[in-house]
Amino acid sequence: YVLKDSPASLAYLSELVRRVDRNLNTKVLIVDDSCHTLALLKKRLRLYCLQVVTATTGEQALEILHQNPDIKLLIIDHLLPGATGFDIMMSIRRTRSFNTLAIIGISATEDPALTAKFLKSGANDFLNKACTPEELMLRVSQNLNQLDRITELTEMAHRDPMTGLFNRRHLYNHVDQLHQYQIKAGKEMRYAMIDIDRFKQINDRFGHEAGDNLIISVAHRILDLLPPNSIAVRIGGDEFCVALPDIDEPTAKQFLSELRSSMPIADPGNNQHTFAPTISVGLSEGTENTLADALRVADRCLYRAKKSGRNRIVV
Ligand code: GH3
Repeated sequence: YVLKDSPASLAYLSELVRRVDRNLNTKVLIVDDSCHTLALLKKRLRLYCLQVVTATTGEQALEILHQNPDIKLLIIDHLLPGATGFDIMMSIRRTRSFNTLAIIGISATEDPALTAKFLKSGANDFLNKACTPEELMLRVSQNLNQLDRITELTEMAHRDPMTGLFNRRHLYNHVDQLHQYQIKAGKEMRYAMIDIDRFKQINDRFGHEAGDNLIISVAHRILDLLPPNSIAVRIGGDEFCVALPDIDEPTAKQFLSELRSSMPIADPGNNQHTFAPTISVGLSEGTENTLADALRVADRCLYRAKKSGRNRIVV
């Protein structure tokens, strides 16, 4: 393929390199009480550079999955000592959805009812142990490719394409869960609502493209100064929200003051004058029971910041 040097062979080669690269970072767990099956499957999967972990019982598998949340593929026999493979799969699916873990059921038995039983218990796919090495690899790579596509699409669905920050969907799904966790654990969770002042005038004077560039620059400035573990979201238009878990009020204010005093100087190009935008910020208290309550408080503070003259932080 390499020697032919045709565009098709180069495309094939680059796809191969991409997959090897992906596989090098992909952990697979094989569960079977037969050491012979484990050794055979391990050898075949390692040929494709996958990282392989093995278990001989369902209970051991559950423990390994718990310790290794980055395992992407589980290959499991249904006949195991103790709990069956079906019970184990159902238990795993309570915490590991189809979005993060692919499961391939395996069996040496020729029972035609097995495939349906595996699929009903939470498997993505089923393989007979007598399958060829090629079929094994095709099933493994198809399941991993599908998982990669789900990850890509999930990432895209949670990002604002213009700034690269998270979007509202992420705020109301992921951050909402984090909020509930923080409050239950008695920890604080603050939110800063940030809005560029008189942004509409910037659009009107310098054009929409200059407005877009300013939104992007402000987003990058937020990312540059973002405290560890905090989450930056573009709510929409010129409005941003920063979730600040475990950040006390003085530290939150310090971050926001730095942000306010480091606003990017915007350059609309075409020899037009540069301009120095300002931002207004509202900060929640950190102890609100729900995300909706916290955002309402931060929004009210932002409203007061705007009403009292803009370019300020209100708590
Ligand atoms: P205030 O200080 O009171 O917030 O004034 P403002 O002009 O910023 O008022 P407002 O926040 O209501 O204006 C937001 C404007 O942002 C209105 C809308 O046309 C514009 N806008 C919304 N989304 C985008 C975008 O993606 N790009 C650009 N360039 N403009 C946008």
